[in-house]
This record gives sequence, structure tokens and C-alpha cells, in this order.
Amino acid sequence: MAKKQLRVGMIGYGFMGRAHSNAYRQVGQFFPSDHQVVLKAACARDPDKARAFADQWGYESVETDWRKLVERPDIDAVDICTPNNLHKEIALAAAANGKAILCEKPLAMNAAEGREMVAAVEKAGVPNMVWYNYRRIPAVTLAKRIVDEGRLGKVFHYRAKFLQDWTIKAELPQGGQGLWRLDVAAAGSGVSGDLLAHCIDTSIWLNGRLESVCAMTETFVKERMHNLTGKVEKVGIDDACTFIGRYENGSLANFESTRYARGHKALYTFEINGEDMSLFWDLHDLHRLQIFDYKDPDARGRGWKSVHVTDGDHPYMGNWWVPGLSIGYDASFTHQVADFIKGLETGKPEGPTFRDALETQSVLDAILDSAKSQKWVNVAKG
Ligand code: SOE
Repeated sequence: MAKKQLRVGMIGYGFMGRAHSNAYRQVGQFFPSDHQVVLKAACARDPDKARAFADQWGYESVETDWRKLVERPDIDAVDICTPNNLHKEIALAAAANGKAILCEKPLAMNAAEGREMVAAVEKAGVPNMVWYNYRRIPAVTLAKRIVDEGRLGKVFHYRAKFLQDWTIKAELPQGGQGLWRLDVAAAGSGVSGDLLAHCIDTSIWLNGRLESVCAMTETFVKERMHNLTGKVEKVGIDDACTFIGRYENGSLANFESTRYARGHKALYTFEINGEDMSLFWDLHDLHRLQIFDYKDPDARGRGWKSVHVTDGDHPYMGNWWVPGLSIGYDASFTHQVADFIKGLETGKPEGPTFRDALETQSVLDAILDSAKSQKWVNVAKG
């Protein structure tokens, strides 16, 4: 039987454009379905860059204006890999044209924009998803299964951190290609939207709604040369953000993210402590889930165990190599496309949808409000 085509139009060509394109190319080999992904068009303002990206990843054609791309009848799904300040406009136009949308995280610049995006995709009835890829690292997905089985008992604590060190140098400019994450006009925020967003998404997925937060942010380098204007300009992003909070289930949140933790490149860790079990995960050891099971019948042998999540019956792993052999960061994106396609085929959307990602966006708004007001802030609902 001929497969149904999912013709993708990719907007953007940076790090995430590569990660997503790699996933589209891999998915049919490892997660066969009734759909075949076709890399139809790549879009970038600069025609040479669009062409080079298209050639490298195998896109059939190029566009230099995203408006043209979202109107093309031969595109089924639009992938938004642009800086955050373009997400909303593109998503609204793509939804109005009836396209499925896969949007890079965070969903938007703020929750107000996110709400408009949710309204647009829900009104148009188009499939939608946000690339919070860490949910789909097999060890993290295994943690979700264990939580859903109720094995943790009452949860007391959720703590997470995401640490990097790549912006410590004061001479590093802000803005433009590769450095838009430092420019508040393009990114909306700093580490909160870029790094904490991942931690918050995973935590809501594993531990439920965060209802209130108390945050502190810092901008260590106050001025940087702006690549687009050539002038030294004020830095508007948060370089570091720490917050505590309360979940609806009564547990306490403790989160930290920074780009000033010398020696750490991408140290994302989380730990959940329940009455009966604790779970710990570390991106630098991504195949492992650390489990402490207080209900282990062998009381004297009780202790933390380190599960190498590579067996055939572990999430996603049966589709890869043979038990015991590892996969990597890139696979989380492949899993995300596989699940997106599964959602198309079952009619039951796989998260995080735009609506799910709006919840993270509301937490981010509350964090930035709290840091500014130096007060506890309730997270808005919906
Ligand atoms: C920033 O350095 C970054 O690339 C984020 O934008 C990604 O979302 C994160 O997964 C890794 O770090």
C-alpha cells in the first residue's frame, strides 16, 4: 500500500533545523508507519544559505520567504525553527493555511502570544506539537511510566537544573545568527525560556501542575556589542535564573539554570523524591535512570540502582539496535517525529501540544514576574 506523504517545510537552518532534519530522515528507517516523510522545502532569508542547507539535508526545494512556504499546497507540515520572536506570526499563518505545525521550544515569547497560538491551531483543527525533546530520551520516558504506575507514592520534592558556561566571556556579542539567544528582542528571555523551559516541561509531565513560584534572576554581563546594530547595547536577558515553587500535588520545586557554571556544557539533571521511591536522571549519562525503591523486598540490599535503559522492552529501544547498545541525544528528536506521526494515525495527538506548552510558558511568565517583583507569583491557568 502506498504510504501517505507528510511533506515538510522547514523554516530555519540553525542547530535545531539540523536536529529536526536528521530526525525526519531517520524516522522511517527505525519507526516505520503508514506515513512517509518528504523533505519538501527549506526556507531561509539568505538564498545561498537556504540552498546549502537544502542540499546538505536533502530538501527538494528552497524558499526565501516563509509566507510563501506556508501557503504552498505541496506542504503538509511546517516546522518552525526560527528565533522565538517569529514563532507566533509563522504559526498563525501556517494554521490559517491548514498546515500541521511542529514548533521549536519555547512555544512563544510569552504566554499572551502562546494563547493566541493555541487558539489559532485549535480553531483551524491542525495537528501541533512543540519540540520539548527531552521527554523522549528513553530513560526519561521510563521515569514517566514508573511515575504513572504510582510507584513513587506521595511526592515531596522535584528538583532540576540545567547548567551551561558558553556566555561567560564579556566580549561575546549579542544578536544575529547563532547569538540571537542573547538578544531579548529575538529570544524573549534568557536561560529561563531556553533552558528552564525544558526542565519545567519535563517536570509538569512527570509531576503535574506548578501552581506558584518565587524566582531570582541575574544578568552578569550588562552590556554587549549587538551584531545587528554594531553598537554596545544593554543586555535584556536573564543569564541565570533560580526558582522555588509549589506543585498542585503538594510537592516542592527547586530549579536552577545558568550559562555561567564554568565547566558545565549542558548539565541537565532532575530528581523526584516520593515516599516510596526516588528517581534521578542526568543528561550526561542519558541512558541511565537511577532508581531508589524503598519497597524493595530485599531490605538489606536496598540502595540506588542504575538502570541502563537500552533493553528491548524499554521505551523506544526495541526499534533500534540490540539490547545494551546505546542511542544518543539525536534520537529524542526521531522519537518525537515518530510520536507525532503516531498521533496523526491514531487521531490522538501526542504531546506536548501547543496547549501543553502554554502551561510551561505560563510558568515562565510567572518566574520572570516574580524575579522582577521579588514576590511569590501564582501561575496563570490556561
Ligand atoms: C542552548 O545552548 C541550547 O542549545 C538550547 O537552545 C537547547 O534547547 C538545549 O537543549 C541545549 O542548549
